[in-house]
Amino acid sequence: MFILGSPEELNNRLSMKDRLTFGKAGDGLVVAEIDNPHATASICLQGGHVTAWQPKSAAQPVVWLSKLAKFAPGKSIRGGAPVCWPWFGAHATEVGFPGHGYARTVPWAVTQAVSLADDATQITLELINSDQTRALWSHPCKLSLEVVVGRTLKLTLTTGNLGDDAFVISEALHTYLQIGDIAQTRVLGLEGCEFLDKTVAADGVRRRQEGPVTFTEETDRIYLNTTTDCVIEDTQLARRIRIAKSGSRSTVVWTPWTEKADKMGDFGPDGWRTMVCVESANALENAVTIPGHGSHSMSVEYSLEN
Ligand code: TA6
Repeated sequence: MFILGSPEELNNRLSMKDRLTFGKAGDGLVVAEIDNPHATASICLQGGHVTAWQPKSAAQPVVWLSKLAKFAPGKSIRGGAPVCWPWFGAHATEVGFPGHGYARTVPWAVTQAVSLADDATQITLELINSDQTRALWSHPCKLSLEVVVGRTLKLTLTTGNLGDDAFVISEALHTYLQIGDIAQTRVLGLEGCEFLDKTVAADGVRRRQEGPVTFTEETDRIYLNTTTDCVIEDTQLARRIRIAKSGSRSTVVWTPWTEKADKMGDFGPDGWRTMVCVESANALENAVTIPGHGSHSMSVEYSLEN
């Protein structure tokens, strides 16, 4: 059941003292602001898009958001945890279809919001299907995102197949993590994994990861058949961000580096130096077949380690 309305109406209907309040951002997008004893977080209803998470114990945000991020109807937001669904990357056959699917740029609604016994905040959002979405994806389906904001941030993306026929999705929680300096950052956990290199120069070559992932140039890799945790080791901020996932067999690691970031135009001055994407996904041969009347969930939990 969608809980719809203006921010004022949502505040009245979902009043959770001052732990969850709704307001507007940018060109009128509705944003949920969470402030509980463990952390603060922000979620834009469009796209079911977590745009901020910072534990109260942390000096810096954990989720990165561009200083030039646009909050505009139908536009993707640079940063946060974009929901890439029901396909990852370019559509397999339709060049005019949006990259990374449509979920991140269409309206979603709140279906539940509660305070948990441990003082974490749990809010569930659901994509609002429409003629616009059905024109891109005609399968009867339901997409929901459960967000738990506490000492950790846990996201669970669930696809429900409401029809009789199976369908195949690829997906990602395309999360931008805040770091001190990409050049002083390593990603552990992918050692020995096969990856497809998506940079233009690599022309889709597949290689195997040797040692931790380090960064000296644009890096855009889909690691396949991996279910392990990743750890972002941030020397400058003297912290580690653990990314623990389930229901995901691919991990995407991306930094645009300077030239691509400049071309994209919404990273802000040198913004690319302070972010890295480590995306929990199911892509390429890890795409997921969901049987008729079946469902599939992909979960990821982010936590800080000093
Ligand atoms: O996940 C990495 C990637 O596929 C890159 O190739 C780059 O396109 C990035 O996603 C951002 O895509 P976006 O559509 O959000 O600008």
